[in-house]
Formats: sequence, structure tokens, C-alpha cells
Amino acid sequence: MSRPPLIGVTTSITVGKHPERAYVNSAYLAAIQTAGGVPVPIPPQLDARARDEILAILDGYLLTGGGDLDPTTFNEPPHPTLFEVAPARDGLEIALVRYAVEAKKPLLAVCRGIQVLNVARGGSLFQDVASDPGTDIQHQQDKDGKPRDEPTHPVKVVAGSRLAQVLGTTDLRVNSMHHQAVKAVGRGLVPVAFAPDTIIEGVELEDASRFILGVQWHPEELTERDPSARRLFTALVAACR
Ligand SMILES: [Mn+2]
Repeated sequence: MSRPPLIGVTTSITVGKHPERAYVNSAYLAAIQTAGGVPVPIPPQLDARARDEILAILDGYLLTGGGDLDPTTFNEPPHPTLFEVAPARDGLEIALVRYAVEAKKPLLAVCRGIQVLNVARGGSLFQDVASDPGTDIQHQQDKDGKPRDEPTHPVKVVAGSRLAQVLGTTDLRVNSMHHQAVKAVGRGLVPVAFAPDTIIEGVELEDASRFILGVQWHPEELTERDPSARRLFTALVAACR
């Protein structure tokens, strides 16, 4: 195509505030534009008709970070530490994953996004990593006042995976701002990156010809300092061409 790829970027929704708003961190929009794509924010307030119309026009998708998924999406009772649960957003993003898989369009899923990707494929989540499964790694570095763009724990990527190929490395240090994590892995997904405590930090679709990748860290905050973070976005845009 001659025009640059249009990349749908999912947005957060204000929970318990009035007026209700959709919003997205600028870092996602900057990362896509720097990589040559055109970001198109998708608000959770779209109805099914509007959602399907916009999804069909877009060339690829970026699932962004945010609050916790409603655990009813994976048939578990809610944990008391759940925050910013937004069923409208869950519904739109789960529909988006199913559409991307069926329509064979590229998808990069960041932080909450990897969790949505997993749940949309029938997987489940640890609802509060600190207590279940429990860990001595701080996966919520913001709680310690660490800046969002500062790497905090190592990740090992499976050699030969699509993710390793895209990142250009199997060893990296990542930032970490997640309350939850992938537990049971969803259908057709392969875990391909791990923190030292065995928490899953990356998944991809088994079908290696497809660009469906999820990472548990926030590469959009690391693009200035880490070439592997930039490569995730340039690879997404390239896969959409
Ligand atoms: Mn982490």
C-alpha cells in the first residue's frame, strides 16, 4: 500500500469519574509515529457496529496498558486488590483480539494487552502477582517510586522465537508496572519470555507466520534508551505494510 499503515490503539476509560472519558498515554502514539505508522485511538465506548467498522479499516492493532481485567472473563472470583476494572474495555479488546486473529492482521499487546490476548484465547491470569504466585521481584516498580522508563528486572527470551527475532536479543532488562500476569496460557499461544521468578513476560501465536505478540513490560517507555523496544514498534508497522 502507498499510505502508511493505520494502527488502532486501544484506550483506557475513566472508572468512577464524571464525566466519563477515554484516554491514552502519549508514549504509545509517539512510538507508533516514530516507527512510521499512523496511530488511531479506539475508545472503549464504541458500540459493536462502530467497533467492527473501525477494526475492519485498520491495518494492525496495539493493545495498551491499564487496569485489571474483570476476572469473570476467565471464570474466577474477584481478588480484593483488583483496580480500575472496566467491562466495556474488556469487551472491546477481547473482540479486537478475536478479529485480529481471524482477519490475519498484526497485533502487538503491551502489559494489560498481553493479559487480554491470553484471556481472549481462553487463558487465565494471576490476579495479584505479589501474593499469587508470590515473588521476590517487584513487578510494580511505580510502587517504589521508580520512573516508568527505568528498567528494573531481567527477562530471558526463548531463542528462535518470533519475539527474539523482533527484539534482536534474548537477554534484556525491562521496566515492570503490572499487577497481574499470565497464568494458564491460552489456545495457540506460546510463552516465549520469562522473568527470573518464572512470571511470563512474553507470548506469541504458535503460527510463526503471524505477527501476534504480547509483552508484559512497557516498550513504549523505553524507546529512547533501548533499541529492542524500538524494534517492537518498527516490526509491528512493517508487518502491517
Ligand atoms: Mn515484570
